[in-house]
Amino acid sequence: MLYRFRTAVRLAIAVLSTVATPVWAEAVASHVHEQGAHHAPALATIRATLAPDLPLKIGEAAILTLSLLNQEGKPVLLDELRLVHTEKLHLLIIDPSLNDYQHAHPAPGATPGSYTFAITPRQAGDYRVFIDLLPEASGRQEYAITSFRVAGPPGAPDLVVNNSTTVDGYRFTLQFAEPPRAGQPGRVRLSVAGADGQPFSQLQPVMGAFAHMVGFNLERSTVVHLHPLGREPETATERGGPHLDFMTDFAMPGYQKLFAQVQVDGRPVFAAFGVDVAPATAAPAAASAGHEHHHGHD
Ligand SMILES: [Cu+2]
Repeated sequence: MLYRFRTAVRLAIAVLSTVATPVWAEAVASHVHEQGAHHAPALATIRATLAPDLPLKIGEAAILTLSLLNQEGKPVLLDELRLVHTEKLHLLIIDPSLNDYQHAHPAPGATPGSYTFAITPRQAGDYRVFIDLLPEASGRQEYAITSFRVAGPPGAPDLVVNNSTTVDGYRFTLQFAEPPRAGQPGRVRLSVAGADGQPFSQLQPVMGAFAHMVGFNLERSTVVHLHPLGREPETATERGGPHLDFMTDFAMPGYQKLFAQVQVDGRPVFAAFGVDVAPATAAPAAASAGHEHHHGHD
C-alpha cells in the first residue's frame, strides 16, 4: 500500500498514554513520508518545560519561556533543529475546551536552549502545548509536550460535529472521501468560498503551504498536523485554493477538533471543524465470515 507524497508533505501523529508518568516521556510519533512508509513510533528525544513571566489570565498578554533539553540534560540549540515549513519550532497550543488553538514560533531567549513567545489566552485551565520539531541528530520529526495554566475553571468541549464553518465571511467546508476511521489512512478535501459564495482561489502561502491543518482528540493525547498534497508554494506571490486535499491518519477513535489555518489578505484565518472518527475496523476474520450479518435486536 503506497501513497504518493511530495517530499515536503508531512503527516505526523503523536500519541501519549494516560499513565501517570511525565507526558513528554510517553510521547511517540509516527510518520508518513513521501513514499508512504510507516515508521515505528519513536520516543521524543527532547524534553520541554514552560515558564510564564506572570500568572496567566484570560485576555491578558503574557510572555512564556520555553526550555528545551536533550536526553543528556543539555540545552537544545536552534542549529540542532532542522527548518520545517519555514520555522524550526512550531508550537501547537490548545486549551481544555478545544476552542482556543494557537500556533506560535518562539524566538531564542536569554540563555541557550530557552525560547520565548507571547500569548493571549482566550480560555482558562491547563493548556497543552505540542512542540513540533525535527532534531538534526535523529533526522525524524517528533513532538515534545508540555503545558501551562491559565487562571479560572477550564471550559468543557462542546463536541459539535461540523463539516463547514464561516469565518470572516469565508466559507470553509471539509469533505472526507470516506468516513474517517482510526488507524486507516484517508483523504479529506478542504474547500474555500468567498463572501460572494464563489470558489476562492486567492489563498496566500503561510509557513510554506497554502494551509495547515492541526487536529486534537478530546483527551488532547494526540495531535495531527497535515499539509495539502501536491506542489507547495515557492514564492510569496503564488495563490492557492479553492480546493486543498490532505491525507489523514487518525490514531485514535472519537471526537477530534480540526483547525485549518490559511492566509487571506495578509491575515491568518482559522476554521474549526468537529469530526467523529470511527473505531478501527475489526480484524480481517470478520471479512471471512462472508455474508453473515448479525443484528443487535430481534
Ligand atoms: Cu503546518
